[in-house]
Amino acid sequence: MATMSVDAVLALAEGTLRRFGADEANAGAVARTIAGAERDGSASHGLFRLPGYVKALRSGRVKGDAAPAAHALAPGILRVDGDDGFAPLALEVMHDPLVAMARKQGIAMAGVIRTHHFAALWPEVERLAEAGLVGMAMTQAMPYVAPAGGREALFGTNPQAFAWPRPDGKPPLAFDQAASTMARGDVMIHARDGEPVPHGVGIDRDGNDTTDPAAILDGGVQLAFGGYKGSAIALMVELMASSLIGERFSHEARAAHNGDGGPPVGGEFVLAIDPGAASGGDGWAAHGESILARIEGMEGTRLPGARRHANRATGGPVEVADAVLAEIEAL
Ligand code: NDP
Ligand code: PYC
Repeated sequence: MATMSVDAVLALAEGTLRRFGADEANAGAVARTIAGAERDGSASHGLFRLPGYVKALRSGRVKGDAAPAAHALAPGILRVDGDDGFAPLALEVMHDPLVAMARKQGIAMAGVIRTHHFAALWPEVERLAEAGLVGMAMTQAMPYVAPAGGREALFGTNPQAFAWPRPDGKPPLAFDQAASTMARGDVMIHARDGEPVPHGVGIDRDGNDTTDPAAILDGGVQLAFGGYKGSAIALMVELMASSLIGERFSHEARAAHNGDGGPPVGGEFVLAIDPGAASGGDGWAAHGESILARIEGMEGTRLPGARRHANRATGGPVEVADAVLAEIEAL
């Protein structure tokens, strides 16, 4: 492992993307997402993803000078057209108009379309909670996961993220999880490092349970968390982040992909709710704190997202795998 400051991660990501043709706005937004992931200890969506972003620029599939734009489709429905760029800039462009809409209407949703997504989802919901709103987001990916009982990949790893604002300067409750037992990125990291994955992560090309990540990646499929329950969540993410907002399913994203190793085309569904408007008062915050405090006070438990926030509080430096830096250097 190499030790790097968060600023050095940011500079490496931004400089690399600029060298491969991304403009300042796009390179900056992707680099901030990557540096935030490394800072918080989300290694599968930090510098590990930089080569994929570069490959998509190099093949010309994703625009490095995309200019995302937001407009209202209805009083509580925002559309963000990502202009065929990477998702992070489109999500930054989404933030202010979505917050304004949710404050005015009490609730608002955004459909972010024509973007290429390779990131964690907690940044966008956490930003909403920092603005005092309850946030929720989901996106599709590529077909990696079989519907419950099946052996054919149809669903993406389809993450869902949620955030809840907290009073007294506390960081929001913000968590983010794939619909698969393990995120694709983590299966890839296990394969790279020659480590087995737990049972239940995936099956091999013959449909046998396996702990070999390479067998899952090479013709096998991943499984949803919690059997048919996670499978139903993965299905709903397909519908909400694709049909509902006018974008592609994971299997349609694969059909549109040139195999360059970069992020798939797709959309993101984002919901923002004003808790004061929804609860009809301001008691929601103290009431919410009462259940969070019970979890925090219980032996053996922690709040989801607490590991990330504890990592963030250290201010770095962060540890980055030598293999990741070697791949970036080789570009
Ligand atoms: P994890 O299983 O690592 O974690 C899921 C959530 O559970 C996190 O919020 C985590 O908090 C929390 N958590 C973990 N352990 C505990 C515990 N013991 N008690 C309480 N909470 C806990 O995430 P995944 O592997 O499922 O996903 C990783 C990332 O991959 C996500 O950020 C996701 O957005 C991203 N992803 C992106 C995709 C895309 O298409 N763009 C597709 C699939 C995944 P904490 O972080 O604090 O540990
Ligand atoms: O880790 O499952 C994953 C993933 C898919 C797309 C981006 N990350």
